[in-house]
Amino acid sequence: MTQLIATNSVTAIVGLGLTGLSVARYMYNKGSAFVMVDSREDPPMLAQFKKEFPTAAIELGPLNVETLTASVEMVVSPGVALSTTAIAAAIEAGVPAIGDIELFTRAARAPIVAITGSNAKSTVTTLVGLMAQCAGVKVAVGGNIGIPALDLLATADIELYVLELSSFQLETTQKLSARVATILNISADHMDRYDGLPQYHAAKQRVYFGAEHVVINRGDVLTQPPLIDNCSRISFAATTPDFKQFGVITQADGDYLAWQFEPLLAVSELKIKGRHNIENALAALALGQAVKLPMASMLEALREFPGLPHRCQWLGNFGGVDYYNDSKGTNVGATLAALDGLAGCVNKLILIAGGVGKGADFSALTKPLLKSCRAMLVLGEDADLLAAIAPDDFPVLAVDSLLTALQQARTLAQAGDAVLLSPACASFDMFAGFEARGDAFIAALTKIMGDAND
Ligand code: UMA
Ligand code: ADP
Repeated sequence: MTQLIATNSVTAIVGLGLTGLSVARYMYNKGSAFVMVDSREDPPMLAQFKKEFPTAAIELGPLNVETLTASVEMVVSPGVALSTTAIAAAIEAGVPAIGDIELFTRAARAPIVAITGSNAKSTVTTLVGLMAQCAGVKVAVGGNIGIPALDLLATADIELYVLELSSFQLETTQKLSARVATILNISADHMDRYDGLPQYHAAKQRVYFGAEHVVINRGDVLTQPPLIDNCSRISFAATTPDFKQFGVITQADGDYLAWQFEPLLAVSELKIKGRHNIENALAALALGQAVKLPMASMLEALREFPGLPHRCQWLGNFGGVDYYNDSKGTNVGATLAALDGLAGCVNKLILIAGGVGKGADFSALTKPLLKSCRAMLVLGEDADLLAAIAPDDFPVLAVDSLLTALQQARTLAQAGDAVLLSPACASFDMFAGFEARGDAFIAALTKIMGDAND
């Protein structure tokens, strides 16, 4: 086992969540000294950290500026803003602040597919991983999707890394040098952490630094890299494609995913539905093509992919009403996509929304709400802000739980309608995360439908 080398060059790891733990493992394996700091008294990975590193230095509670300024470098977890007073002071004193992705990119020995955007990251990341698997490529998938990137280095002989990256992770990455990078789309998110959309957008743009190929969304100008440089560009959008473009071609028997002028796969063969998922499939094809995955393997993966849970997940039809769990709809852009994707398939929607709005402006939801919804049920911290976007004569009900929301939705819905949980908000006021919120929704639905059958 590697011994820690006695040195004054101590790195401060800031944050003892999944990322901090992965950084500690990485530093330990390199024989580098570190001190772990977290502003919380009882951070989530504390027990695991103590088990793996019983003698390691650790400081919990308000961040100590002396510890940070005495370090040679800070590796800051994504959940911690660089503007946090003690961190900003250490940066001011000359201590570099980096993140786990910067360490990863320095150490990785296989090409990186880097995927960011406000929405669709996990779906596209998973799809590209499946495409590589279908092609027999030894692929590792991680990052913001839940497996810290540095933990991927523990597996030998990886031929391709596929990383989902958040704006927080990109802020602390100097030069990613991805084989191919994309911003899938941009809409406001995390406005509690940024001064405004330009700052959030600038963080996302860092995904392109040093990239060999870039994939852009030609329907969203903010996904384009700002500078003309040497990297090759491929675009995607659910519109007719031209040279070097993925898109959709309409033929007599329906729509096809297409490359340039060549139809590739009938849209009807996809299990994932909605215009936004057509875009996601096209983005994955463009990324896979840039790392030379065979088209046949990519199309096989697309045909088989059932979609991820908690993303417009169909739960069943009860009494003529469809129920959908879109708990991962944690910002306005995602809820707009869900409303748009489902509106054409059902009569009217009953929308269940609310939670932690993260400083968002919800007003873009008013139009689709009036067009496609019969009623809205609001809950959580920002329920009032959501209720305020509806005109006085539109039915809005405040509820205190998902169970009550479903009970109300059931009485409001008519045959041919759908009930959709798509909160446009984060879940942390009431749940441990979006998965817990989606699971609670499914449990509540199961209970109500079980009670109805008794
Ligand atoms: N925190 C403190 N004090 C500290 C350190 C953290 O209060 O000293 C708080 C943060 O404010 C945050 C929480 O702890 O609310 C978790 O932060 P963290 O950086 O320790 O999180 P990790 O457990 O390392 O998980 C992070 C990502 N979390 C965030 O960016 C908030 C995970 O993405 C990611 O899967 C994981 O690294 C592995 O890469 C989650 C997420 O919500 C799913 N991401 C945001 C999103 O998708 O919108 C960006
Ligand atoms: P992310 O990892 O970026 O949060 P996910 O794939 O988990 O992305 O999807 C999150 C939410 O975004 C889901 O609610 C989903 O319905 C919605 N969504 C998926 N694809 C798109 C898209 N292309 N544009 C807008 N919203 C989308």
